[in-house]
Amino acid sequence: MQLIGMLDSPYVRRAAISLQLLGIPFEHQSVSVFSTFEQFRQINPVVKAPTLVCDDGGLLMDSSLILEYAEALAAPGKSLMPAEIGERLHALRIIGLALAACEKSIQIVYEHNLRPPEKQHAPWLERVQGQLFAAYQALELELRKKPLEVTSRTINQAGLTTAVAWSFTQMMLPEIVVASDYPLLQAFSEKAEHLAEFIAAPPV
Ligand SMILES: N[C@@H](CCC(=O)N[C@@H](CS)C(=O)NCC(=O)O)C(=O)O
Repeated sequence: MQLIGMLDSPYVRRAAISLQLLGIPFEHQSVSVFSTFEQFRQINPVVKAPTLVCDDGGLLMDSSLILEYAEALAAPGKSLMPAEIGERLHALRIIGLALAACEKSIQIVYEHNLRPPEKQHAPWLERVQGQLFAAYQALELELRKKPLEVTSRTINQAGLTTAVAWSFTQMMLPEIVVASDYPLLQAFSEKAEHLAEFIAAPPV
């Protein structure tokens, strides 16, 4: 199996870290949807990262769908999703917030980096920024209510997606989302970034 995409994408990174934690062997190919668009297009004409090239040669897109497949492939008893329904709901709620934070961060990055300055639309940026703050405020509150586990044995999909989202936003938009305003997210992500699986999938 091959995971295609750059690890500076939080979606590719969450897939790479999850595959390791689930014990699923894979080969990673660092191909960019921007600087090596043509090379990516040869692998997947839709050019979406992450793309998983499965053992049968079929392509799978979207990190959440890739992770659903990875969960099904994992050895019995190995999962990054809690089985108990209340805990599952809690994890899904946090994953939803973390994925919204990724999406809103990326929309800001694309608006800044891909559009010429005269075509950037301030009201759109303000709207997206407000959504981004709301997602991280809700995540900070969730961490205050109930801390997330952060060892290689206990971290779950909610924890790892939260840490990956936070590190991405801090890498790309540190002046917009100020780390000191979110002390629990900052402390949690710092710990997660020391796990072997995170270190093996560096974002740069
Ligand atoms: N919901 C998707 C989002 C994936 C996504 O937007 N990836 C970006 C890279 S960070 C991408 O492929 N961008 C190129 C494009 O959309 O044209 C997921 O979870 O995988």
